[in-house]
Amino acid sequence: MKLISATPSPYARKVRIALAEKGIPFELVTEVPWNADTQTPRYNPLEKLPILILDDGTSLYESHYLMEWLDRKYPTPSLTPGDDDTVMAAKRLEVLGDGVCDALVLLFFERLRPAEHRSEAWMARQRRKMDGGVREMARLVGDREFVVGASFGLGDIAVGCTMCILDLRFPEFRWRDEYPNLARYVDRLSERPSFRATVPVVQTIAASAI
Ligand SMILES: N[C@@H](CCC(=O)N[C@@H](CS)C(=O)NCC(=O)O)C(=O)O
Repeated sequence: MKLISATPSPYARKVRIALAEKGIPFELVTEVPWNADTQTPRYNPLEKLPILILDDGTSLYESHYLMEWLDRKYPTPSLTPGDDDTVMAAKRLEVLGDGVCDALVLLFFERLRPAEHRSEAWMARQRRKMDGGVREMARLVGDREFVVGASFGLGDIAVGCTMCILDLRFPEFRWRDEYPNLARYVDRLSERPSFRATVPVVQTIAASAI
């Protein structure tokens, strides 16, 4: 099995953490999905990573789909243990995390545009989504060790990956000051070997790609 990933991608990181927590061997293929030479369109018509390529050549994509696929095909340890309400609570955290990351991506690219073409209203809109999503994640985390239930799982991966990419891409968002409970929780998660092995790193996007 191969995973097409990018070093800063929070979406790919979720899948890398799931693979590591489950002890599934895989080959990591690192790409810059925005560059002209990326192979992502060969494997995903939506031209996004992460992409999981199975040994028979089948390609699977979209991080929430991959998380569910891995949890169903490799159920031990489960990343969504518990009853339906518990599972759906974890998936809600993933919706929030992905939503914050989607807003961050839009804001990131808007900021790369020449100042005279940037829309302040558009950037403020994305910023509101990020603020709102993080506020809600902080509320749901509270003082819990794991955001849902009594063990590590999908919700923790979603929150952890989201907050770490904010630290990297948007350090002026001082969420650690606003939500010290969330900061303590993320710092604890970051100690896990699966998190330590997948710390996000900036990639250089070719100037011609943007
Ligand atoms: N909803 C998708 C988002 C994936 C995504 O946006 N990936 C970025 C890299 S972080 C990408 O490949 N973007 C290329 C593009 O949108 O053309 C998921 O969860 O997998």
